[in-house]
Amino acid sequence: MNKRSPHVVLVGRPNVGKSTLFNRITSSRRAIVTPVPGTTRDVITQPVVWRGIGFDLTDTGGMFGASEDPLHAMVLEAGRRAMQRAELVVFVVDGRDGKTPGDDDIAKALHTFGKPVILAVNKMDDRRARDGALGPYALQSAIAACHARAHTAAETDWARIAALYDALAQLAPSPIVELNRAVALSMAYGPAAGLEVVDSLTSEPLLKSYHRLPSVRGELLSKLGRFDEARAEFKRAAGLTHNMRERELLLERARTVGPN
Ligand SMILES: Nc1nc2c(ncn2[C@@H]2O[C@H](COP(=O)(O)OP(=O)(O)OP(=O)(O)O)[C@@H](O)[C@H]2O)c(=O)[nH]1
Ligand SMILES: [Mg+2]
Repeated sequence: MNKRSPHVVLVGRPNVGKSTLFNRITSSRRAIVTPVPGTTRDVITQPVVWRGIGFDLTDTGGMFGASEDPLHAMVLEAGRRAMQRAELVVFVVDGRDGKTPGDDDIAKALHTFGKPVILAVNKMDDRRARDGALGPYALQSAIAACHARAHTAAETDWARIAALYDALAQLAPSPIVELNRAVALSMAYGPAAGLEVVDSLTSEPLLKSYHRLPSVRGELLSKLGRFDEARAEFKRAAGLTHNMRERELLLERARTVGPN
């Protein structure tokens, strides 16, 4: 049987380090790396085995950002074809710049392809990325690093995660960040601290049909011994989720909530 390898495509603004990453993952020097934005003008693909997993990796250039290159239309078309074949897209950004309008445009374009995306925040080794006031990307990657370092929830440095979410809530406030901050607060300082934040979100229109709000609220209420209210929240969450497995788990949680 001729099984096609999964296809992973690197995209991002010019000069963020896509070709460097391509060369690193493929252990090659096939992609040309220079400090000049717009270096890569073609689309190259190479089969690779990385940490025991085989896939085809594609480096793109010129798909995003202005170009005066006469071959631009061809590059664009090749990039688009690669995106259509992709099982996974790695969206590379420059951690020194923080989030730029160009990144926003790419994020919107990626949305239309509907492929799973991994955000890779590059150049974090650079002093400018580490020393500058942490931008939203740096904060998010610091949070992810805290989670990755810990093997279990108990080993996780929740106080640090809560502090990082505090900073993120200042810099890039959103109801989802608030909800995550509430979870981190409850893990670090107890359910009452988390519930205070969650309660302030219950009238938030953007979370009106988001099942995680009642499910988080249910967990916190349950930890505080407010079982009837917790049960109602788990049922509400079950009614909102579109994922059958999750619905079953939430209904199970509603059935079993109580002193144990
Ligand atoms: N400090 C630092 N520099 C990097 C890193 N990755 C790439 N660079 C530098 O960033 C510059 C651009 O790297 P490329 O890999 O050519 O970037 P690209 O995204 O392929 O650029 P285009 O092909 O122009 O779209 C080069 O000078 C690299 O040496 C990194 O992780 N850290
Ligand atoms: Mg390149």
